[in-house]
Amino acid sequence: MSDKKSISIEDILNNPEVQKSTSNISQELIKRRHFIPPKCDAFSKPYTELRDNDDIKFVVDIESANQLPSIINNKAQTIVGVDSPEESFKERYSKKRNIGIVFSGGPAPGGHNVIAGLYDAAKKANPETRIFGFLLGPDGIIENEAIELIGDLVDAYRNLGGFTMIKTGRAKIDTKEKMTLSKETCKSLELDALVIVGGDDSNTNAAFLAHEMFEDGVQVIGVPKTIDGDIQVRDAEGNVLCAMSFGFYTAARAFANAINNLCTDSSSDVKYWHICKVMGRVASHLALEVALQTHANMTLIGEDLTDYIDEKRIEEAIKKEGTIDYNAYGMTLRHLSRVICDGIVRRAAVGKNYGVIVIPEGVLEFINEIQIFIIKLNTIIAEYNETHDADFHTDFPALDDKLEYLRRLAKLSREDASFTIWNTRDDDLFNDIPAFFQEGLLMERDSHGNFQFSQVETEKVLLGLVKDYLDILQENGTYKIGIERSYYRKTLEKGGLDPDYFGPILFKNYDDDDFLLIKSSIISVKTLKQTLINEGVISEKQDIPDPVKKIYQKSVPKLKTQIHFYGYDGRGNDPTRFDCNYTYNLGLTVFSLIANGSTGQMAAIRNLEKDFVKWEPIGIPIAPLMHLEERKSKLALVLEKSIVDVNSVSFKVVKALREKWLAAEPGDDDYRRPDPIRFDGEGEEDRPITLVLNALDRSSP
Ligand code: FBP
Repeated sequence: MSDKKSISIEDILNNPEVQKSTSNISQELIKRRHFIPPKCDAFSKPYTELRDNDDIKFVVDIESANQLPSIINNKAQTIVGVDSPEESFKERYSKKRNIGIVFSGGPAPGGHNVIAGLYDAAKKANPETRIFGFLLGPDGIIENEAIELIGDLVDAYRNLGGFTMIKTGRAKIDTKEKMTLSKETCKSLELDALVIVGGDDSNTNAAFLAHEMFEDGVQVIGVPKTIDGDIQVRDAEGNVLCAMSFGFYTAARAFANAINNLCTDSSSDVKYWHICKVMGRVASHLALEVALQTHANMTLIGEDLTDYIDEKRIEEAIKKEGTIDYNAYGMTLRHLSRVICDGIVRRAAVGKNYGVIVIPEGVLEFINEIQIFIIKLNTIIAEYNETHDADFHTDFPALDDKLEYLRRLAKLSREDASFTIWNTRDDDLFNDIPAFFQEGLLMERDSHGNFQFSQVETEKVLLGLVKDYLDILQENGTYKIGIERSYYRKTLEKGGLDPDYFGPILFKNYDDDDFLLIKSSIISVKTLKQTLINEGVISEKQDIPDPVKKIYQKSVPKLKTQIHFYGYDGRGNDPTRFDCNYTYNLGLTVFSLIANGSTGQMAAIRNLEKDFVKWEPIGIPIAPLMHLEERKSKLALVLEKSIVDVNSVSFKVVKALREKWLAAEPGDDDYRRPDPIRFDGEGEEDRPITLVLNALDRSSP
């Protein structure tokens, strides 16, 4: 035994080297906390004022005018810097205020900088102004749970991801009671203004709160947040006022980085297909950006599927029965799985039994047959809750209970013709789908009545269908791994066989291609032997020559997959420089809107696709952006979500390069390596590719 005295754990923990290595303060963290983003030109002056922009017009929904009369006539406002305004202006601008801020919905990188920008601007205007952060989302407003945001706290979170400082939640202030409680909170904190940082539903909430508290003089300002990138605002003439919500770019880059690593891995050990679902509740903006960032082999874009027409099916129906087959309109899950299979089979034919597929989380929304189920089930659940004043999911906790309830509805439809929401056909079709998918479709809706796509294992459903169809293709001899000609020759020659003798017997394209495909009739060792016997190469009693058997075995595809979900990870990433700068300036914009008396406006920055010097802070009126949509089976006034425009330049580019990125030909893949998110260094000023491409449309003569 050694007589060396062992060091106590206390001594180890007190060792400076151990303390340094286990500290949670990294160099990047220090840099992030100290970085103050640049300010848009308008904020370089001591004061800012707002100019109503009458050139920016909106098509107003009559219902919005009816429900939000106090803010419906708001104009878009441009923010300009002012050096020395009149004393009365200075007084108003710099008065002591109490401002509340809340995060609402899913986290998005950059949220802390909205607070930092607001805090810096407000304290600069008047150091006595107090900023309160509501805890855990809108519930914090309803229940008056808030903390005062002081300098040290704000500094600790500058340029950092997440909403950790005050957390977030998905509650909605959607009842009279909650509205009254929220008003009481604002009153008790003597708030001059309330800032709601959220997505489409939260900005909808902001508009209603602005209207409700108009008379009380509490201003309400919204901030466009969501990694989904689906808050995009244009005026009536199509001019872009807000090109994208904050957080989108960071999440897309984080996803792209991880997916690119999979591209590198899969093209190295060449045995896996990686199926990557990426977040984005409905719209496929994130998937589109990821496609451009990574050039993954296949990227599905939900919006691209809606207008799909199966021409072959239509032709066949006309030929056979002289009728139109309406089922040929719109993409089905089965057809989509076949599109994926086609890519897999074509890559396999050139020896690439691997690849990366990107599936947007919300793809089901664009698949007609599934969308119908989602709408019907939304209605059934909402009606049950309303009629019984109960919760469907509490009353029917298990899948079997829910299915039993649906069965009862189907029975009801047979007895009462006026009951059409769930009929026997719906019930039969629904019972045909796997239990985990049924469970997903029946799952609890969120507080806004939205279907929670992130909880459904869409990729598993598609993969199941893909595997089934590939089995069929394998059995009919269509799905094979192409064998490189030089490898084939070497293998046979090494075994003392003549490749040119066996070539035409084994392959269907021996005379033409670099990658050789075993004939479709050879689908097993048995059929291989039979072919060799038929061709007189061997007798019944002889074995297949080893090199030939080896080549055959190499041609048999085995689909090995790895499933990934990219969502929460990217949502929690520290923001890119772009998002740091964007959100800090959104915070400054918020204060400018408050200091100039606005309410019912959303803070935004124009020209995000251009260099920073061209960024223009503005206020966009929320009420004119709202329209009626079905929510919880009722029509509700909401802010419109923006989905991928299939006529946009970015989508057209992705469509045009699809074949190149599939790379179903000999040679290298076309993968692109996006930079990892670094806080500084070259490239860190980059902006989303979709943003830059889409702006080309507007800048072309
Ligand atoms: P927001 O619209 O609130 O920003 O949330 C976006 C999102 O991240 C979606 O991409 C995703 O579908 C959803 O939130 C997940 O919700 P949850 O956080 O409740 O699981």
